[in-house]
Amino acid sequence: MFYQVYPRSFADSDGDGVGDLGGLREKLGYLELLGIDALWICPVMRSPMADGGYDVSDPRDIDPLFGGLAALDEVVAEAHDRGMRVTMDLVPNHTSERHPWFAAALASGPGSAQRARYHFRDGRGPGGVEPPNNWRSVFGGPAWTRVVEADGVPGQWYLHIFAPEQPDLNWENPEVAADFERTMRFWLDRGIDGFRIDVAHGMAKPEGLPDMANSDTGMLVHDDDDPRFNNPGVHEIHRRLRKVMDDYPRAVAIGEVWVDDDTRFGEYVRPDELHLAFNFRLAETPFHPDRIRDAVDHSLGAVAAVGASPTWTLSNHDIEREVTRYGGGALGQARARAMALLELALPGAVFVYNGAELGLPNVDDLPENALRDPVWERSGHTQRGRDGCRVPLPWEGNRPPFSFTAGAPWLPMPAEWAQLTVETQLERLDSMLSLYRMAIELRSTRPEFGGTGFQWFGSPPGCLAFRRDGGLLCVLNATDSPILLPAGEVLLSSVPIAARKLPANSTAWLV
Ligand code: TEU
Repeated sequence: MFYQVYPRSFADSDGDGVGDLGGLREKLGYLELLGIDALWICPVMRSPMADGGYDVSDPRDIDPLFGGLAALDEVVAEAHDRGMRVTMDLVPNHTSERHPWFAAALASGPGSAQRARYHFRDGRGPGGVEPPNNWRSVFGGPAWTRVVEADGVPGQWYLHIFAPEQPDLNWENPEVAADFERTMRFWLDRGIDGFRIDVAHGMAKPEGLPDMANSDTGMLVHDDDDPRFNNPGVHEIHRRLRKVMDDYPRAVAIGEVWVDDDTRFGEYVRPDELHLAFNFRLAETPFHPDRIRDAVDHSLGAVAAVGASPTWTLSNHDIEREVTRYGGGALGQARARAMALLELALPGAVFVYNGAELGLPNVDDLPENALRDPVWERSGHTQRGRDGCRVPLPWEGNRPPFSFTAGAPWLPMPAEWAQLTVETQLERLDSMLSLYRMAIELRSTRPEFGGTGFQWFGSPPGCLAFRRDGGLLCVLNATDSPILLPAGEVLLSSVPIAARKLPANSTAWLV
């Protein structure tokens, strides 16, 4: 089980209001108590933070905001002492505009070797005033920005599928791949146990950068016909990166792959490519039995054909929190508890996003002047973006910032979260945190979770039941009324069970 840390929002050790690696180190005891196997730490490399660290200006250093290299070394050493592995985010698709390569590209002019590390093109139309193609940025607006050349006049355009501060690298340039390999080895040699590869379906671009058919595609939305992503050349890149990983047999690479088609998704986890890839189907599925079943079937089917392990996640730092997605309030909490047990019963790797174990809801009423996601500005203030799922974690006490920081948190924290602090939830057996702790412990110790096999089991309409090879039976009730459980001992349930009745919006594990 992996635990995703969004470091800006996890714990702050120096009072500047932004979480850091010192804060993470102080909380490793908490993560050990939770029972996690491995950490995924979102980007902590040097960055001007135009996109929360996904705009990297030096991929082989840790930003001082997070405590520098020494702080990472301490996290890795202490996590290892506690039996946890540490994976970190790497961003191969783009750099920051402040990366020395991009500065050199701007200074060197059209046709230079420095520009060939990125995608610079002349504009279309008279005077080159139109972008080279009609691609949109995932964060809104055009995917091209025009630069001012050394002589002070408008010149070429560069491609940025995300923010203008994130110029796309040209992976056809051997220097780009070589530098990324150097980055991987730098961290692996330092003791890092692997990587989450950002936009792992990006990198390769289609020949000639043709126009998109559907250029009014929504922000933060992907579909499989999108020429900006999932081009066949990407697999050659993954094969190359896998060769580096294979020099470090302990290490794992997990790709962020927003690809729907099962066959094309599975291609990313062939034996000589990524070890694992995020399948987002469960995170995109409403609390509806047929849709959940479909998401599970597709997630299992996509990897079965290539012999890889499935992955499961209900949320991450880009996705609205599950409590809110499932309806918010008590209903959202109940359903999130039910889905946590469903997820933790499935075979494969589970990724829990920090705060999910506390049942944090999305914060949808952040004041506009607090919003930091580039989507807010890029959409002309029509889309608030992803800050609502990135609000700092409440640790203890009765008032914001709940010991997250000694200063002012980088995003305001709701006063109602007094009920959701780690301190409060550790004391209550019926809390979301206690449920996660119990579930994770059972999952990692009980033989009933053994084997990779999985079968659906007969269940009443509106319900789901499946059996693992080891004998675990997981039953989810998505109807409005209680159902009778099949025979067996109840190992754990998302709500108390009386008279063998499983209440609405809940899940039980039976053995
Ligand atoms: O996300 C990649 C990506 O495509 C997202 O924009 C995704 O489509 C969207 O958020 C889904 O709701 C990764 C990171 O996870 C994200 O935080 C970064 O902003 C992005 O890459 C750029 O590096």
